[in-house]
Amino acid sequence: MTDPSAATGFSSITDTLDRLAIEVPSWAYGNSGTRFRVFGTPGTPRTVEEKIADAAQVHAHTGLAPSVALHIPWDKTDDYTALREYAEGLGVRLGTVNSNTFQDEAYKFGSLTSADDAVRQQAVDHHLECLEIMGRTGSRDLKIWLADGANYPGQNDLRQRQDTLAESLRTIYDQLDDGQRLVLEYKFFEPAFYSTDVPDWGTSYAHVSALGEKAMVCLDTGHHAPGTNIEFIVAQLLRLGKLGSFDFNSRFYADDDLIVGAADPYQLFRIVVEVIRGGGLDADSEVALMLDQCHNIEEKVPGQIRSVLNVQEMTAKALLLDREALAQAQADNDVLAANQVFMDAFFTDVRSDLAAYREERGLPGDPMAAFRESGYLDRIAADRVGGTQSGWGA
Ligand code: PSV
Ligand code: MN
Ligand code: MN
Repeated sequence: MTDPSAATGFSSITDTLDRLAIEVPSWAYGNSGTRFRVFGTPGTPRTVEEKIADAAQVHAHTGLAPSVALHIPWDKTDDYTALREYAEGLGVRLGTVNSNTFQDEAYKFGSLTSADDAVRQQAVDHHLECLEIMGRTGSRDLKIWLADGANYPGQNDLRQRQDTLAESLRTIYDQLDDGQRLVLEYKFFEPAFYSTDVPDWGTSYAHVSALGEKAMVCLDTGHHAPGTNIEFIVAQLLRLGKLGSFDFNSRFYADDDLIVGAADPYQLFRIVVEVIRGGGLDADSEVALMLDQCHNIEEKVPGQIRSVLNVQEMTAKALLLDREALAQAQADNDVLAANQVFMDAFFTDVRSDLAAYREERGLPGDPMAAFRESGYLDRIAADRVGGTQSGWGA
């Protein structure tokens, strides 16, 4: 019998697919919502351990999500060594530590950019605490996203705040251990509506470049103005050696944090094409792929499973791109041929190849169905009474 995957060349991409690892965020499993309402879900985790248990389900069904990102203080615990062992016992690792300087009263007018020395010190100290936690959890990355900014022109000295931010980041950066990294995430608006202190990749790049080798940019796919060519930013940051990590999600309007690839699968494909082109999936790549999601109305564990599967599917398509034919068409300035090669890869149906690929690795061919049939959701609904909101719903 002929190998059906030979038609698409699927067998040539499995080594790279085997390397695909997508970190899931602890906060995706709590109840979150909009400013209108937070809808509860039966079985919502009550503790960080229960969030990790949910995350472990994503990995068990897909083989794609070997680590879980923490958010401090949402995931604070007395014993991080025990938490690490607990996670490892469930087959996952503790990953990126996300700081949080956007929920305390003190940060109303800024945190690392605050003009108030005491407030700024409080924000710096919080990051130093995160570094300490990272030492115990074995985490490599400290991810910083700041809500700092202004609602009205004239409210802040924009320029001064960049200097203050540079100083604060330097203090934190100087405390990184060998092997640890600082990743600085940008976002063009919200909660500040006029000006955000790290609004774009250029600002993040300026800061991390000044800091040094251990500082990188974090690109959240939902943090750009509509119409932004995100794959161009990916290409540029990889070219500059400064793309540290991704926060994947999808959006229709603002920072919607929807399931990855739901709003625009073709955009996800184009992004992954540039990740591969820039070496982001090479064996020695240090680009971290992460989800940053809120599941407001759908079940959370299968929501995460759907997201990592969507990344896997677009990665398979992108790996099947005939780069030689593309390069030839580009060299010939054959616009239509180049576009056709590109679209052929996007339209390749890899779903049955991926199902077979999973089964060969002892995973369910259809992880969504397998999870549904596992009865996990019913079990946690019965066991966990009084689940908490994610930090976002708090
Ligand atoms: C806020 O926009 C945000 O969604 C950022 O993307 C962070 O990565 C995330 O919260 C968690 O702090
Ligand atoms: Mn993010
Ligand atoms: Mn966001």
